[in-house]
Amino acid sequence: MVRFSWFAFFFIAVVLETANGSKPPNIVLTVIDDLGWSDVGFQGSVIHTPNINRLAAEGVILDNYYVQPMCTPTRSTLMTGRYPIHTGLQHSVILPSQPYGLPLNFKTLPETLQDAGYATHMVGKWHLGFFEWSYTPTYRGFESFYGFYTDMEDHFEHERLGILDLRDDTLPVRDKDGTYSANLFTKQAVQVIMEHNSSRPLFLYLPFQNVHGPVQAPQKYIDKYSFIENKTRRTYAAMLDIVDEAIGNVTRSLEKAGPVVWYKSVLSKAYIVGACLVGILYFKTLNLLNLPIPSSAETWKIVTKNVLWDNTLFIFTTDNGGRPKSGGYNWPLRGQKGSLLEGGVRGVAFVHGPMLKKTGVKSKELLHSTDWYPTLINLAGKKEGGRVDGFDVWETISTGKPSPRTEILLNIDLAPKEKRYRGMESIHPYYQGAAIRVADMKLLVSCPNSTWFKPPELYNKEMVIISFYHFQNSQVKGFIEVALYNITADPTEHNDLSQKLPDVVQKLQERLEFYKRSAVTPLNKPTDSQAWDVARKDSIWTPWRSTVGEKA
Ligand SMILES: [Ca+2]
Repeated sequence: MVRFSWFAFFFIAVVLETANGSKPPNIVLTVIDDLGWSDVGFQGSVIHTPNINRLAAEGVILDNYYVQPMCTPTRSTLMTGRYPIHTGLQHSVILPSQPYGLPLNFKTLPETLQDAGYATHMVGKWHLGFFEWSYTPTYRGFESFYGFYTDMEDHFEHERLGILDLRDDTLPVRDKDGTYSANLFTKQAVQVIMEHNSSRPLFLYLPFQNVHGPVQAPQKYIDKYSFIENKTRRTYAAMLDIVDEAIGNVTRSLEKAGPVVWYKSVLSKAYIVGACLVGILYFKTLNLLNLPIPSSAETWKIVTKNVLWDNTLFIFTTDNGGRPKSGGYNWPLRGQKGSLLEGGVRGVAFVHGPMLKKTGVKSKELLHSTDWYPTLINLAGKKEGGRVDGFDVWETISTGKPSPRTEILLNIDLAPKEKRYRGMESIHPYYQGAAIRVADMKLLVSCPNSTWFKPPELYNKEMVIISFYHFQNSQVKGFIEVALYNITADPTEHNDLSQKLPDVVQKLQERLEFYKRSAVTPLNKPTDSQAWDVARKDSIWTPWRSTVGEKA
């Protein structure tokens, strides 16, 4: 009887999981903050990223994929599928005491996925505003949130400008001083996965704090990179090494979680008795008909085939290019974080999952971070989500069909005349200028100039001076009034074609003008001293203009 009951449990789990075979995929959207183009192993880096490399090799690497050049704008594209010129987040990032955020009239990705029946969880960095509770993750479609609202906080102390910023849902977390954020967030992500009831598809948004500055990592990881002389680069390498380990742990938990966990979660419910009876009947019938009864090992094999991972779409993306001053490099691309040159906006990304029909390939098709929103909600079975700028690119990613995109607006962030650009690193916030990619061609207008930054470990001793020169050169000199590049032929933006091809310049300028007409005024607001008053009083960054009250 015990044996039959045991089989019965698994039988029901298998039947339910098989019935769910066509259900929407679980989605894990992983964002690595400020990850440079050339820093992961599959791009040739010396930094050890075996888990990332393996997943990328088994999936589809997105080689012509673009993001925004800074944190807040890219995160807004993930949540809404809209270009930042349409949400008002096109200029710079939200500072902790600035009273604005992702406007409430946009239905977010998790809100739409919730409508499609998903369990929605977020672990990590928000950076889309928190001045009122209604702007925070648990009010924007996430059933649970563990992470921080601002940016740039200390990885060990979880403080931004000396004030704590770490929450479990809406509640302050005050006992994690000394625990490195990547370890903290991985533990939380694994817990979300293992406790997930797989009767619903899972959406896990996992924007890590790594590899954003401050450049910090536990010493034992730094020691692995003793062959890198440059201390900042050495520590950055350790930060990425930890993220790779984190991704290994997260994917391994997805390989374990699923029906068995789900099964445990329903143990207390009355229908387990019915499940036992049906299972016993099934095995009795097999017995009566002299059919072979599966062994416990075979049954286990069937059950474990239906783990979460077997129906999970895993997405890996950076939110902007690397920042050499913080150890991240985009070599051989030109430019850095904050720049509309390729180093700022060409994003490292790949997707992995059994639903991909053509894997082990590099997609050269044009893609943008706004595309995730329509792509994912369509995969979830929802055909509506409001007006978006992104495209459903599922066929492009999964089968290699040509992208429905012919162009990408990279941004329009033009300085008012009185605030003419003076240097990318010398003033904050600076203006990015404007840029657009149409097919092979890219136009840049009124952009701060930038150069090519080679990772320090690629220099030999004599070239350290040149490296230093390049570092100094990040105090960018000059200004790009107009430049035109053929990115397909010249991805490193060496040959400005604007003089040779004035007709193309004009055509792309017309496209920029087209987008300018629909741009909304940037939402940026002056800092508010009340934010500091509330943060100091509560000893944590807290919504300070609360209108809806704290969620219970
Ligand atoms: Ca970033």
